[in-house]
Amino acid sequence: MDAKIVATRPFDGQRPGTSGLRKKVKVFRQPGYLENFVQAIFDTRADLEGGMLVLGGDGRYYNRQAIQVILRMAAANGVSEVLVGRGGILSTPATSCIIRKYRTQGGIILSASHNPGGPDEDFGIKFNTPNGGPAPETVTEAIYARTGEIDNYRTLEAADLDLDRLGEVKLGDTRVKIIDPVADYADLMESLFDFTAMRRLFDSGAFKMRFDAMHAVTGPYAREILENRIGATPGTVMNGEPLEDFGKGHPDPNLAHAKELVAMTKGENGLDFAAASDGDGDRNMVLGKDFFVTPSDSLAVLAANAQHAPGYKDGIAGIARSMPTSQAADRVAEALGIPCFETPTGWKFFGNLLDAGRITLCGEESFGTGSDHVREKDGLWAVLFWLNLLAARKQSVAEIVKEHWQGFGRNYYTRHDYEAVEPQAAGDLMDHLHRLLPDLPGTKFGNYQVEYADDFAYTDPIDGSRSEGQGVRVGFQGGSRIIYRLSGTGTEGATLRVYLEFFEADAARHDQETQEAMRPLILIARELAQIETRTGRTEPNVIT
Ligand code: VG1
Ligand code: CO
Repeated sequence: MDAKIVATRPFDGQRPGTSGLRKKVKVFRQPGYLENFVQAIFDTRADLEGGMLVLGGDGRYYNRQAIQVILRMAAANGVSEVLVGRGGILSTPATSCIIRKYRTQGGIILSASHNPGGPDEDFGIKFNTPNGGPAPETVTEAIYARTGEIDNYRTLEAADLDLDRLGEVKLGDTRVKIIDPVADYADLMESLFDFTAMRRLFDSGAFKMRFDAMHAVTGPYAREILENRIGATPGTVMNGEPLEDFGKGHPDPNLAHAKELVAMTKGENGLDFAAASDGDGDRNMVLGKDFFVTPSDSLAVLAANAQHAPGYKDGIAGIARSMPTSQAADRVAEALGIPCFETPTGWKFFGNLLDAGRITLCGEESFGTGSDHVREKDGLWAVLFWLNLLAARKQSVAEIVKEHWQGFGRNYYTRHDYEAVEPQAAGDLMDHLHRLLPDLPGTKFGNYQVEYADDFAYTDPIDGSRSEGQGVRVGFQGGSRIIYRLSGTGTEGATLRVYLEFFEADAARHDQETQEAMRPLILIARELAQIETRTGRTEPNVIT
């Protein structure tokens, strides 16, 4: 088996976004495209030579081919051992768990998360550092810089390996171990949560639950944990077979894309608990009977109830939330007397705080919740945390959340996305907002008076690194906010995200329909940014 050096050329725009490099499969299939990015990882991460690497993906189209390419390149670049999930499967949180448990020099995850999969859809690749978390900006920038100067990559002449058989094989001098993708992760979950109490919930026979894996990566994980280890009725996990095109679905657990599941929670015979996860298993949606828990509320409720789960029985050190996430968690932190950090969008910004022990829980409005057990957001973890809570408090999802609102007030929350907007128009809209910012404070829009308006910037409290241009924030008196950001994960045109938050302390007003309660703020947001005139859109195409 000979190592060979293949001449290549740089490709434009291999800059990783919010969560790695995401492009159409067709882009990734250009000769040398994937190879360039992978070689740039090896060139900038010197300790991978002679070190260990974890490798897997969400099972989408092109996952298996990409794994073979990366394995040959890892061998040619002198990696001593690669741990690969059987069938090429590893969820994002499981990868994080395995990197940490076996102290590897990092991991490569192949996923475009919640974006659709298939020959005409999306693919993605991200590098995680030895702490198990997404590469911070310094690392992704170094990788990106390298992709711009690269002129060759290293690979081996070797046949494809069998990814479906557990065990160890040699590829050149490299040991390739095909590992069970689920076991280590399931053990970790069992160490954090009270599986016995959850089993009792299911044994009672009265508790009805479904977990929708959306034909993405979490199927095998959810079956092992919920059905095999906890004892939920077989069939609790639906759409549990990972498929290359996710069954032509959109593996994004939200009210728009998990309609079938949402419908199952409605009415007399509705499920007591329903949950879903995304393509790579790091997102979660939590539903009760006739009840949707916003991800922002979920973070706040879990923080306020953490002591019910064995893994957090001694309390939590602090909380962090991404800037657009509602301020519900801030109120909990205040009540607990612990710090609450506001970070830019993207899980990589939680890494230093978690590593330093400053926070235990963190979350994003985009259906991401997690803790210091790994360094990624973790869909099934959040679902198990909720199950633990239901078992411990012996109340319904709605009862728990409504009680929470009574104690802390309700942060009504919604996100309006305008997808595939013409990039120039989206950029101009943001420029327009930036120009408005200095004059906004003090301005009144109906009952809403602007308290502050800025372009969010963040200085990491641990390493002092600075991130600017992280979204426009308009804060109103009384705690309401409007936030505007352009997505960093889309692959078609630009996506404008408008995040809206409205605080209501009065418990008598906690039962309003969200879009209705937020209507005045929604209209202010549209007018301020001139969304219709600048994008031609009268309504968002996704509301979550
Ligand atoms: C989106 C979300 C962000 C999340 C990111 C990755 O990014 O808003 O909160 O961290 O996706 O999630 P953006 O830049 O499109 O708004 V995942 O599940 O793709 O790893
Ligand atoms: Co994801």
